[in-house]
Amino acid sequence: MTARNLRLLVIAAAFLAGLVACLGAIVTLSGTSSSPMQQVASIGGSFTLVDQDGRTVRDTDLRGHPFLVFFGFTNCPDVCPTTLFEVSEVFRALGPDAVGTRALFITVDPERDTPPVLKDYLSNFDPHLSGLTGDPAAVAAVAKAYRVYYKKVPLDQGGYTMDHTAVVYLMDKNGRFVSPFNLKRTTEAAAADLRRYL
Ligand SMILES: [Cu+2]
Repeated sequence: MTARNLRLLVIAAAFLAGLVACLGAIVTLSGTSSSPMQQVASIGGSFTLVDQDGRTVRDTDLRGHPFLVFFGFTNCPDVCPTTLFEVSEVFRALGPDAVGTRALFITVDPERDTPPVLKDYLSNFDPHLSGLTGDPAAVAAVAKAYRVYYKKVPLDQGGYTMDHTAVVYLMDKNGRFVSPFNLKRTTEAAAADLRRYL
C-alpha cells in the first residue's frame, strides 16, 4: 500500500468514526428529549411472531411492561451468547422485579432457528428471555421496523453465518423506543436503569 492510499484510508476511517459518534449522539439525545427525532421515534412497531413454546406473540402482548429487544441467531459464535449472558445477569439482579419486564431475542435466521431450537438454546439463559421466530417475511418486517440489518454470509467450509446489527433496544411499557440499552456497565447499574421504566 502506498503512503497516499494509507492516508486516504486513515481519513476514511476517521470520517466513519465521526459519523458513528454523531449517530450515537443523536440516539442518546433523543432518548432523553421529549421531542425525539422522527427517525428514532419510529424504531419498533407491531409484529406477530412465535416464541420458543410455539405460542403466538404480538407486540401488544407486551403492553404494560418495559422490554429489551435484540436480534441474533443461535449459531452466533460470540456476540449473541455474550449479550444473552449479560441480559440474564441483569434479570438476575432485578430479582422479583424481573417478572415486570421481558427480553426478546428475535432470530434473524428463522430457517434454522425454529421454536424447538430456540427453546433448547435459551435453556442456558435466564427464563425471562423469550426467543421469537416466524416466517422469513415476518422476521424481515420486524427487523425493518427496528432498523436492524442482517445478511446471510456463506462460509468457506459450507453452510452460512449471519451478519447482523447487535444493538439492544430498550422499549417502554407503551412499546415506544427509549434508547439503546447499555450493557457495558455494572450489572447493578443496568438493572437500576431498567427498573426505572417498570
Ligand atoms: Cu450474533
